[in-house]
Amino acid sequence: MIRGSVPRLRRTLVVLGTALATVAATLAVATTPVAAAGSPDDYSGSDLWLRYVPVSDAKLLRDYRRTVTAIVVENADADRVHRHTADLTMAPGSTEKLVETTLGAARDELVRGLGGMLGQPTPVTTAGAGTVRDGSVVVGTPASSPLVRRAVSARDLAAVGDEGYLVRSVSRGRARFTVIAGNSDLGALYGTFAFLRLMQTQKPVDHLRIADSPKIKHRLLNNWETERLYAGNNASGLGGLNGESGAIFNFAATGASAGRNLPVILDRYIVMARALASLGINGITINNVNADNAYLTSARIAQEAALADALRPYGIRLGLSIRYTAPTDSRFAPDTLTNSQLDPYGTEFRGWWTRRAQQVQSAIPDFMGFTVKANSEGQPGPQDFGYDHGDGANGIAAAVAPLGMTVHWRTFVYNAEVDNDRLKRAYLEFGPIDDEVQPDGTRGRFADNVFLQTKNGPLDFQAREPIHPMFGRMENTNQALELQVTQEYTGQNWMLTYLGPMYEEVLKTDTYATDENGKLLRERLVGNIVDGSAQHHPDTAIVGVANLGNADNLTGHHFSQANLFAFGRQAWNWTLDSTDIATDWVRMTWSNDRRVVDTIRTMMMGSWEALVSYQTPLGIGHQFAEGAHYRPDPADWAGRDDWSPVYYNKADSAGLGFDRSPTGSNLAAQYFPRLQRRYGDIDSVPENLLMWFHHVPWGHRMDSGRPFWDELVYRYQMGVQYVTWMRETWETLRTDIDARRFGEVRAKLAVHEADAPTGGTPR
Ligand code: GCW
Repeated sequence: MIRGSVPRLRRTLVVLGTALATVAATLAVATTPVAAAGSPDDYSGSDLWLRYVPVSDAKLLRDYRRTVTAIVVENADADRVHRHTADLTMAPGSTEKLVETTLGAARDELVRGLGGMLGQPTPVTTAGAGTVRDGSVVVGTPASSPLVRRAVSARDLAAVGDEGYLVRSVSRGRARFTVIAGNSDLGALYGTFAFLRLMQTQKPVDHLRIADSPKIKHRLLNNWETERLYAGNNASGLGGLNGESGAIFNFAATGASAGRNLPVILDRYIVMARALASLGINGITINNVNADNAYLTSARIAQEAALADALRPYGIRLGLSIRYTAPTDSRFAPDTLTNSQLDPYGTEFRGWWTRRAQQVQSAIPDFMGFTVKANSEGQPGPQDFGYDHGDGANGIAAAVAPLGMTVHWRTFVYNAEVDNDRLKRAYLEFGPIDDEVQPDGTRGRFADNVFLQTKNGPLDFQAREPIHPMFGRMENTNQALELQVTQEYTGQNWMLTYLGPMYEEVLKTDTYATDENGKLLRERLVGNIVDGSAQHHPDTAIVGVANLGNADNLTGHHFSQANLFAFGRQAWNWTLDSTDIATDWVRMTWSNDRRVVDTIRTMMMGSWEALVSYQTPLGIGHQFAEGAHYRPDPADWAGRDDWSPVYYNKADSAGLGFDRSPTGSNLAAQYFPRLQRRYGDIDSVPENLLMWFHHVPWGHRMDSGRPFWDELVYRYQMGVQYVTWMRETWETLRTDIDARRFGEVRAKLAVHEADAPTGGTPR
């Protein structure tokens, strides 16, 4: 590589002029002072988007108070969820409380939400002799509530399935009331949150006729914050306070927090549960995929059972990440295996996993199953013992299938022996197993209760990647899409980066998938593959690698809350528009004032593209200094090729970028023909993926007319200046936002601005 190119590249990050200042200036919004949005100045952000401040529009408040006067949840306490832990309790001094039924959670949320927004208590009433009082909000299922049964037809309700809901304004005689109905208690809870969201975002609620249901069945989080801890609550953002680790869940806190370990339930677990239910997220795998076997020990299982108990009324099930070789861990003695017994077809191996899963299930009856990172980044797997991923995944899957559990087997593997191009390796390993003809004549070896969990792109959660070539290519296997919510490569807890548009880009990318005769499928966007509509998969899943920690605002950066919100909304309905989602989030989190909403939404909507521009523009991947994944270091060789910026940028005297066209590694050939052609040709590849697929000559002419080098410089500068604009624009909101949150975001934006052009000091 030509050494001169990289310093030149790096210099552009810092020395460019101010030609775009005018853009920033024209985008800046004029200031007119308005009343603050209704939170006390020391508000920490701890309620996420469930803040329920008084409705600021006086007319709307009057309308709401007229339309909503009572809460009716018949038999709310009848259907108690399972509770394993006899003496489950909240920590002393808690403000949240434990609920025992899902309908109770719905009722309590209405009491809290309506009370807050209407500025007066809304009574919980019973329906006397089947009559409904004018202004009631009636919640339930046909089974729980005679009123619901009468108000909505069975046919209409059947159409929304197990977890969907109807929200309707109904007139009966002289009474007008609202019905929130589900086929299950959980559906009714989801409908309740949807109703509250309408009011939080100041929409009319007097003529409702809403039917909604999720497109994807398992809408999950993998909570990784047991490792990188961007949401940890201490000064440097890298850990906890008072003996906590910085993770959201306390299993082994020490010192002042020793009494706050599970089974004790903390407020933040309940806030999380309510917030996740408000989005329709229905499962969380609580530990990092670089898994610690401690989570399978009896002591931990008892703690996990308490957590599961607390979350259960909100429809959130627990899962665990496990290590393939857990059976050999002496912590499970005397029930341990030797390496030679780790045969995935053997009864010892399967028996061990069945026993362990049974133990978990006896404490957590609705336990989801296991997530496995195998033969990846030092995690052990079947290949260490002479078997492939299909053998390993199916071995554990067979062990847990009788218990109704699933295995999420991650496809994030990049064994260097498979191919010189890291990006080709996963499909080369998994594709043939999916294609394999089975003894019964069907194709695909992976068991029905295995999901292959695949990151959105073929590298590793970079700010922008093309879609993973496996989407649509694994016709015979259940596939789960894994998106990163925690901002490992997108600014961590320092940068304001709204990822809704990134998720939207991924989900709405056309795979151009074809059927076995080479005919284009009719529905073939990534979202169609994931929701099963493209290839008729009955079981479907989407997973967000989440960002929850013990920070007061739960995510470290106030704006990281938006990424969790967006992920959840898109997991429920991937066709949603990320701008609309941002609007909802701003209204629910900051203010309903039009100018505030427009200003913050505008900041958010450009923030991801700005990050891409100042960090990895035009499709260049992974230019980060080793380890931290925050600061760029394009000249670095990190000890192995596929962790190294130089391997990805291939900078030399001819140009920049990784040739993955037919003249290079030909990753392009792993895509369906239409994309293969598009990506394989430097003239048709989208410019935002240019260097992903091509070694681009320095003088290559771009669509803008600029030479490649100049375009690169332009993009870097655009990104950097956008951050300055965001910092300046936030200042215009000083009088609109409560002081603590305003100041915390302001401080983060100052760091963001300093770090965008240079990467700042290593963080
Ligand atoms: O991006 C990489 C991260 C690892 C992570 C890995 C994975 C949890 O740097 O921290 O491991 O991806 O997805 O397994």
